[in-house]
Amino acid sequence: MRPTTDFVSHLEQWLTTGDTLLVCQDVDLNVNDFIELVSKISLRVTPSRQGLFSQVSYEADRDNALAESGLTALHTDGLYCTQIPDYGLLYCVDVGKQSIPTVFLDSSQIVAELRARGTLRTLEQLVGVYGNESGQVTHDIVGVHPRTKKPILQLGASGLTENVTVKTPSALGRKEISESLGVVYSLLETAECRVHRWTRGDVVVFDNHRMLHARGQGTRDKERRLLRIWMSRRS
Ligand SMILES: O=C(O)CCC(=O)C(=O)O
Ligand SMILES: [Fe+2]
Repeated sequence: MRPTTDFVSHLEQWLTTGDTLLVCQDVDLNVNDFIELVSKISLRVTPSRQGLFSQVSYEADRDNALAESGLTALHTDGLYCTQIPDYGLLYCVDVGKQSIPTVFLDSSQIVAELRARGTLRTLEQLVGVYGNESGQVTHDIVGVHPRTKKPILQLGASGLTENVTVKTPSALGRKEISESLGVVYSLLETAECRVHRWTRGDVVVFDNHRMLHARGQGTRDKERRLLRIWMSRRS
């Protein structure tokens, strides 16, 4: 298996390419080493509610109000943070019994379709509201990629409609809001996603601004275990 140092060198190289997805196999990721090493390249680890890294497992999701975890819906990670993390990293510790994959979708592709349908203008009026310890943060549903400055979608996992509001009050009615979100939903349902089928030791790093992601369908798999780390570029 490749040591953490090898993986970090690879990651450093990949960052220069501007690619949206990095897949590495056979990595022996030591989280503490990784956190330290990453601070020596152009990244920093950005904490989530769970700390510098999070366990992704059936146990960790147990409190999720949805029957299945909200992570089965395509989403952007870390919307409750004031600054959305630039990258998400997932590391496979245990594939589990059902080999549930993770799927990725380039949201700029969806933006192009929304523009073609004339729905983008409506969506540009919308913001998502997310709660955190210090209150609420909002993020535009149609955001701008911090590096490429291209439009991207910023979507929460727990269902689009409930926490979406309008930038300028009275600019849009509830009906227009839900219709435009309905168009997003239907495009996401039929979009071709890139499917990552996990093997223990796999690391996937994704551009969290551009790539929406979701857990593939499956029933509760108590053995499936991933680690998640968020990172941003050091400015
Ligand atoms: O479990 C998965 O495949 C995806 C996990 C995920 O989206 C997350 O932890 O944010
Ligand atoms: Fe996620």
